[in-house]
Amino acid sequence: MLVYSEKEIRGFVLSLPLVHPFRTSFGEERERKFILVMAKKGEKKGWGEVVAGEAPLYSEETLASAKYMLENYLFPLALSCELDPICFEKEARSFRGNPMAKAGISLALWDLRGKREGKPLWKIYGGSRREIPSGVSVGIQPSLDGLLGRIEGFVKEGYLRVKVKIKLGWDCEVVKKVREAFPYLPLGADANSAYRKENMERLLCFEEADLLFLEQPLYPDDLYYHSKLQRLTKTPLALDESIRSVRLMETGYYMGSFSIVNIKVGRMGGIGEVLKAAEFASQKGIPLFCGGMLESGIGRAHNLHIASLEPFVLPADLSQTSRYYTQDITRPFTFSRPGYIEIPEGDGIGVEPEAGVFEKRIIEKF
Ligand code: OSB
Ligand code: MG
Repeated sequence: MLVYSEKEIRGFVLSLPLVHPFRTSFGEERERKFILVMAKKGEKKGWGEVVAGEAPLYSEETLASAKYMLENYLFPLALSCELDPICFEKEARSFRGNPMAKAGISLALWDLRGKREGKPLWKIYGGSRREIPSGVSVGIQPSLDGLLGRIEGFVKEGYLRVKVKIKLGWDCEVVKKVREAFPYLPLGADANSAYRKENMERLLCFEEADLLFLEQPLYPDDLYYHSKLQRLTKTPLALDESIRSVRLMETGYYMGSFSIVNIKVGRMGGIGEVLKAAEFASQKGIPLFCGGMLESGIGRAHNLHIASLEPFVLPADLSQTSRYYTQDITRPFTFSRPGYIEIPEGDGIGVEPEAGVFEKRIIEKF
């Protein structure tokens, strides 16, 4: 007979093929490999997702570094905290960096808490929105016509905002053409740190496209040159990579480095840090949007609950499942009305991996 201990925590490495390759200034992804964390207490299971990629391109973290951190440091810590998310987040601060590995556990423990208390996470977080305005992030395409065609499809589906990935040579002209084809579309451009201080002037070309935002044009650890750029341009800057904590968000705010912040729980290291960031944004009137890392249904459900918080006023990088995966490991997310995704109503995140599909996608357990 198999005897389960009262509390347990496990990792699963999964692989899901993307519907469409996703190209950014740092590389291309065709399939997504990621870690799911499962935390169990009694009969209830909570799920979290670690968004680190295979290679250290978006940030330093990788699938392998995250797995190492989980097995050697963070799983034991979560167990010593009796799987309590507040205790875990506090104790995890004694380990430097590794925010995505930490966030994977934080998410699983918050979901577990919601399921044990019989409440959806958005209520526990104090969210104020029941459906989330949806945007779509469009990768660098082989041709301009291809890009325009894809955007047209997304606009017809009802997406409320489009963000195009840009890099040197796929920027001013491309954004200009997109704006000509879609004069009233709320439009953003995300450079994923493709530019350096020597090409700051070039970024002024986006002013005539009247962008909703230009995301993370400069270095991934920078606030100073972004503050110089924000003084130089009337295009609102949105920071992603640079904002790794509430403290850095405060610093960026006081330096004038951004107008908007893209919040990703993986980059911030967990829910506790996101709740504090939302609090600061509320106080200062900073508009936020919830970012994405091409998550599976588990990570996406978590993001929907996060985006319920009051300062998340801009459309999120949270698209319908069909835009990412043919068959996700949870039930698919679709618009409840054009441009909006409803937050799942069940306890915790309100979804779970569906046995058959989930098992098929597992490539490693630990
Ligand atoms: O910079 O926002 C980003 C995906 C992978 C890595 C970085 C980014 C992204 C996205 C995807 O833009 C947004 C989504 O999940 O829909
Ligand atoms: Mg980004």
